[in-house]
Amino acid sequence: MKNAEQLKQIALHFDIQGNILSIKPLGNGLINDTLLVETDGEDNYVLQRINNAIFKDVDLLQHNIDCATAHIRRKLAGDPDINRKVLRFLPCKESGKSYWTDGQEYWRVSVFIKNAHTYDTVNPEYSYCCGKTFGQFEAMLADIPDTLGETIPDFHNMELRARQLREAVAADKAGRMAEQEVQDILSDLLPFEEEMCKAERLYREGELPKRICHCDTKVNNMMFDDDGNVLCVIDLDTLMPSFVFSDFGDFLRTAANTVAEDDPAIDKVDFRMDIFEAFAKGYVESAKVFLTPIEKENLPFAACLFPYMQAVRFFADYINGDTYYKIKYPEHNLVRTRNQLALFHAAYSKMPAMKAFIDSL
Ligand code: GN1
Ligand code: MG
Repeated sequence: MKNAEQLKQIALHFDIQGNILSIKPLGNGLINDTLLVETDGEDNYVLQRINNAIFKDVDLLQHNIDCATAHIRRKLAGDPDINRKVLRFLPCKESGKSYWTDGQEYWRVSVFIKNAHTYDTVNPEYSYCCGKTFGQFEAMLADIPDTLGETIPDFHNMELRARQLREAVAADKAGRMAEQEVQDILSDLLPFEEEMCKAERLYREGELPKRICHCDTKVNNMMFDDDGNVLCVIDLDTLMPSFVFSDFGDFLRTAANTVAEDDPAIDKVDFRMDIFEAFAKGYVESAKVFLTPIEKENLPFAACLFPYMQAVRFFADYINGDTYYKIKYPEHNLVRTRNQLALFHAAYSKMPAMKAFIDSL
């Protein structure tokens, strides 16, 4: 990690107003490095190093973000609170682009949203608002005139994720396939693989569209004001064409879990139906303007798919020797895998109840 002076020099490539007082870590993302830049001026800023080992085409990534935020800004024109409802990135002083690079690292700066909070857990009331907001977010982007690309190609493609797991198992780079527990988890996952690859089949058959989705709708990627209203969706790196299952499923993966995604107490993992119902109600209310019957009827499938896909991704990373996700201790990815697998089973057992609820909307 860079020292304070180096970080300051990076921040100064952007048109920051006021003097920089401090730069300190912010949030708990698993991919990028995120810092808060405090100034003596009107605004504070968020400085981020974009992980370009994972996001290989930063220019495309920022193109997506620039187009999407500009489009949302046009839709919100006239709203006095617009700057708290859509992110604002500063142009680099030299290039005019919304990022700066020294050819090795990629950095960007956005204006820090004032008096806003993120949460790692939410109650049903907040979940309903989140559902409405993500539905509106997708609806706002439905008519974007620009072409957006996939910042990580096939990011939420379950067939690819399953293949990557098989490759990890075959290569056994970290020698972890000898662990009995690794074998047990693999036997638990494999029987569901075909069923979980349903979306890719529907897409090939022309039954399922791709739309511009957020693709990282973790509950802590929404900002709320002091009164609990959703202000703004953040963390737009994975904004790209995908199935609506991405945004629906990934929110519930984090919000409907009774514990955090890396809690080792897997006997405490459960899938909360009250959160599901509240979120689904809000989402369908605002997304009904574009949702097709196939998309709607498969929302319960999405709620199962995302814990499953995340289990596969954490597990493949563990087998590969922890090269993708930031970890805090050696077994971290294994603990995450167990947790997500338990969540998958809990959600799967509640599929009939979820289906009945969706039919009632
Ligand atoms: C990563 O950056 P962060 O922590 O919001 C990951 C998501 C996973 C999530 C699991 C680009 O998101 O897909 O669901 O971790 N992002 C990428 O916590 O892989
Ligand atoms: Mg995040």
